[in-house]
Amino acid sequence: MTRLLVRCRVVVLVCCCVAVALSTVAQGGEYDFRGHYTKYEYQVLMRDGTKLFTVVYAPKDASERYPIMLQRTPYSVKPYGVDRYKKPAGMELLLAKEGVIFAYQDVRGRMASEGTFVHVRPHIAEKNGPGSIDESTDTYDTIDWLVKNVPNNNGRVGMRGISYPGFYCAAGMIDAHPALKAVSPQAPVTDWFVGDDWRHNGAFYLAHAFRWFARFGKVVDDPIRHPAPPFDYRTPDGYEFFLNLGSLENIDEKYFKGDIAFWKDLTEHDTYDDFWKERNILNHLQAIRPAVMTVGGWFDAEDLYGPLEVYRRVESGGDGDNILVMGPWAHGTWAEKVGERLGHVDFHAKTSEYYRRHMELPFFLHHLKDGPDPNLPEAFVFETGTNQWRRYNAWPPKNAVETSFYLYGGGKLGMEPPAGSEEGAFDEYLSDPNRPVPYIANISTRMTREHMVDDQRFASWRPDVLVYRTDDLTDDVTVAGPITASLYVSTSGTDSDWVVKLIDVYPGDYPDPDPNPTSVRMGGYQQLVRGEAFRGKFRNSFEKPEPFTPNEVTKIEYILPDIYHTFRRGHRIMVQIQSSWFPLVDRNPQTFTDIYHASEEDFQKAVQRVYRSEDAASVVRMKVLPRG
Ligand code: PG9
Repeated sequence: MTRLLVRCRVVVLVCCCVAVALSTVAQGGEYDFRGHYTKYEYQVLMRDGTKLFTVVYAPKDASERYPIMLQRTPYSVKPYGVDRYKKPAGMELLLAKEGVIFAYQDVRGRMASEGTFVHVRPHIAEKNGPGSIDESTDTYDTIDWLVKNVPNNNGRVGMRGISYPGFYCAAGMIDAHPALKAVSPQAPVTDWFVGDDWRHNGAFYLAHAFRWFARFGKVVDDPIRHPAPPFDYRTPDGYEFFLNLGSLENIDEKYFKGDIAFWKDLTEHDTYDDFWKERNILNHLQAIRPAVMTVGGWFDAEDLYGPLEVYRRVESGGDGDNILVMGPWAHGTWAEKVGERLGHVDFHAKTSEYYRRHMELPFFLHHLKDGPDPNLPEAFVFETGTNQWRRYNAWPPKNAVETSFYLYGGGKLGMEPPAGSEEGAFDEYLSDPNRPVPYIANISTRMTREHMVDDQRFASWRPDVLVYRTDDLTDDVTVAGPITASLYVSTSGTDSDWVVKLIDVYPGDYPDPDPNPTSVRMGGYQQLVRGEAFRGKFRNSFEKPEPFTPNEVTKIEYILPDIYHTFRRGHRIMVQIQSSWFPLVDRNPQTFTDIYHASEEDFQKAVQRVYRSEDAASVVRMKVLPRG
């Protein structure tokens, strides 16, 4: 009898385990989010009377109190309706399984929220009464309402968000509500004139801006149910599409017809004026109280400047808990992808999965649920080239040494000044705005993710691209930190762009991938490690552009965003210099003018020179880590 009873109990126990397993994992192995969470929809009242639409998913299990994970977004909190549930993936799935209360909010003026939307709403440092609102006050009021009204919360709030939602994280941590304990701005938007999204050093990132505003900026009757469709280019060829476009002013005339909000602001504020300065959230990141983990991707084409600068400003503006994570990622791919490769470059590690489980999840669990201290370092950074995570107590590493790589004749690059070079030595090319240098070898209308690591051989063969390379390296060279391009140049025009690309040249016998579905040839691959454009008229000031004096030797100096890359022994370090990068960047007419209203006649060929003599030594300076 006893044996029979025991067997029955075992059968019952097994059935219960199976039942629990099935309830946790719905059919198809998916997490049963709806089975574990209940959805609520609220209109949360702000201090000025505006109501912001906020969705809450709360765990059904009321046996413990949960922290609130808040995300504020202009991109919608779909699906709308209490009976329609989102499907958490990646990081959100990990958080869901741990048990948190999710809160998603349409920011002011977007989707189901009331009020007026303002792009990267300026922060108001001196508030004067309930009418003085910004994203910091909207976050404060939202958190205050959530902790007071959402059942079963533990009084602690975290924020996370990528890109535009990353901007709202950065804004929300200023004058933070006391319940806001941990914030992760990821690829946050910060400065739209110097380094994020639409402009880098004043140069206009055309393909990205056009595609994004053609959709986001379009006003539609029912954005919740019928969001604006993507723009129809009627061709896959972005180079052709944007070249045929001619002057940028044709965009509004031919396509946007004044319908795209902000496009006029974007193109008319073509210097670093108060319009951009007051939208630069970096200027307000002092005395940040919540713990901050800023996250970015070394190969993020959209917002790479933002995470590096948010980390630096929070660090210099206070002594709170502030750390940086940078991985070998394209925009946002750390949140849901595996992270093993980008384009043809293989990192041989599941970097995104590792980051989610060993960095972001323990960061939030520690601060919001008294989880174990993950002892995350000041900087947890992935070293490309050797493909390994490293921990530093400062970023850039304190022992990195600023090292100059000089341009020489014969397309050489070396670490000694060009002594004895002939007076006024230079290299030159003809820059023709009607035959601009492509930024990719393949066909696309968008700013591709992969261009950040693409093979640059297609460009190095062009007569309007200068190429300088070291000999085969006899030892690894590890660069950690920002790069400075300091060039002596001249142009026969009165304005021009300068694009510097830092490239890792693989040895000729570098193996092809196996399998090799794209038949890529990795021997001799010229991997882009960092590229950045600079609009020459801003060389002395982003506020006050100045023309070049034709054919006068002129110094330009600018920063390319940080890298953490090892050029392996047997590889070469290459620098390419060009004056167009199309249609990633709009064409510079090479005439000092208002480029957004340039006429076809303004677009002129120009003879570009880069000097490499003793008294005009063009150089690329990098922070090199000592060996050993
Ligand atoms: N980087 C994207 C973006 C942010 C803000 C404005 C326009 C684009 C994004 O992914 O949100």
